[in-house]
Amino acid sequence: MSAEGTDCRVASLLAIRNSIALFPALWYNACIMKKTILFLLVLCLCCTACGCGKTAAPAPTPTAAPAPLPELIPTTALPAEEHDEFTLYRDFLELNFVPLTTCCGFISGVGLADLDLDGTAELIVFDAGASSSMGVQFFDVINGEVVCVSASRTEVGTLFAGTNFDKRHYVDAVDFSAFRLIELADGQLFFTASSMNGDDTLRFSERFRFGCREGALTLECLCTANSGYDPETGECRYTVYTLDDATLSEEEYAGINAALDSAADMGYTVSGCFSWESDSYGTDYPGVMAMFDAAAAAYVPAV
Ligand SMILES: [Ca+2]
Repeated sequence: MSAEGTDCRVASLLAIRNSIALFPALWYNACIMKKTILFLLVLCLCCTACGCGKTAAPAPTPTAAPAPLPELIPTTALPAEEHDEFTLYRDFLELNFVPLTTCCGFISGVGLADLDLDGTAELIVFDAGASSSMGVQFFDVINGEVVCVSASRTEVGTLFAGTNFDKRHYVDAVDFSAFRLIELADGQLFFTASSMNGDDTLRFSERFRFGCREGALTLECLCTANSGYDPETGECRYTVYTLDDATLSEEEYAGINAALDSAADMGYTVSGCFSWESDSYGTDYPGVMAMFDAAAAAYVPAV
């Protein structure tokens, strides 16, 4: 055998020996790889279960800027939740619409005003009217219930009055301008009402001051004038001036009216509607409720 052949055999033997020597390491590496692959498979399954494998949402495509929201119309009306009495009054109108309408002839107007300035609005209901003006019914919340405290229509008082009902005093008026918030020179601030009605033989006018007693609206008569007329000629036959049961002179009557008329008018407008002011209003159930809702939406506290 040549030296070259001997070298070749030696190299082959060395290669086989080295391979045998490396076999445990290769086997060990194969085991590690096998465990790694198994670990990666388990990890993939976990990620899939957790949703980690979701495809990422595509980035939003830029679009044109959204249209601006319509500008809110500012309102001075307070949120409804600050006027629990509105809910009570609305429920009252819903529940008693038929008997109240029957007693009133029909309901021609609905308003809300805090006439005694105690922080709670009163419900004002105008009836069908007669002669030259309409009768006014006043409702207040007493011990959580809506109660009639004054009514031009006796039937309304009979049905809905509580112990605070005043049969002697009631208001007849043409519209909500009959109610004025005034301040006297001495600082007294209160609502007044100018009441009037009549026909071609009799006319009366009365001035009221609203107040509060035991949490209920009160009407205090300040002066009254009753006149009789000749229906043929229209001539005034007599006029009687009174304050409750007492007779006033014409001068006394004029003085009371002058004091009221010269007081500072605070310019407050009572929130209310009449059936003829809008097609949405009316004397039927939807129309009356629409008037109430409009009055409530426009309500502004007097003080
Ligand atoms: Ca009040």
